[in-house]
Amino acid sequence: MKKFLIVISILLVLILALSMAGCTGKTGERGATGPQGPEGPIGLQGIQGDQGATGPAGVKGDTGDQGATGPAGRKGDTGDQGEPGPQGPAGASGAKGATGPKGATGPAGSDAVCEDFPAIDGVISFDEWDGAVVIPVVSDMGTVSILAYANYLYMLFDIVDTTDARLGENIHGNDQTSININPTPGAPWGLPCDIIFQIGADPNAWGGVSPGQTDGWETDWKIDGVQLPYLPGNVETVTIYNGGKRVSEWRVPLATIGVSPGDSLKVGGAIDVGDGSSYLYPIGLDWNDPGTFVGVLVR
Ligand SMILES: [Ca+2]
Ligand SMILES: [Ca+2]
Repeated sequence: MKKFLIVISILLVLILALSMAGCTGKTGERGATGPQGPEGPIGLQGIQGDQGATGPAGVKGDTGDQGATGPAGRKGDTGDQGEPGPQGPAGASGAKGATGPKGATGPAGSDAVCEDFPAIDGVISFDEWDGAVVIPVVSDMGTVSILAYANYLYMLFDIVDTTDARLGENIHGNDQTSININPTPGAPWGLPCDIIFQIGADPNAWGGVSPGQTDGWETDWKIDGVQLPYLPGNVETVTIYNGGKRVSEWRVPLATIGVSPGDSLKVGGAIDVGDGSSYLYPIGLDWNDPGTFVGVLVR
């Protein structure tokens, strides 16, 4: 057996030797490159990436230019004529842009007291007697103008006269000037009247009693035929002689009558100038006939 194993071993050694001898043989040439393999399958699409973070805030833009200045405000309306008139409203503000300049203030409303009522100053001013009832005096001795309101009768005597009785310049008479308001129908001389008012340098012309003076004249103030002891404080008269004329302006209170706008007053009277005559108004006046008096509408 032992011999057998030795034989085998020798055989294996021989075989191994022979193998090794073969490896050391000449190297063969490299084979030709094989054909390209088939194309591989398409790869899967990648997953979409996350949205990027929000970027930083942009720089603030520049301030825009200022708007153009608005147009000027409308001029205020003219105030109404009043009693007295209110002041006109202020003009409206200009439209927005920058605020426009303020509109001009409207003209003030007229003052009815100053504009509508004559100034009792013995001077005939422009338009102050416009709208008056103008009554001629007989013999072309001038005119009497009358404006009647609920509280007062305004009168203008524009008379031909060069002598002032207050200064003793008359030869006759006392420059008496009168008005009779609302005579009694059918009564002798139309008496009593609602009001008789007269002025003159000498109160003996009506009985020697004067309830008071106005502008240097004595007065007669009769209400319903009775001469009152005191002249109303709101009677006004101013008389100026100038240029051959005697201009006398009066304001006669009507409180004792209680008239209203739309009423009519019947008026008439007489004037002397120092020549011994008495001149009536209106022309054709008959003291006994109220129909010959002038009707004056109360405003
Ligand atoms: Ca005047
Ligand atoms: Ca006179």
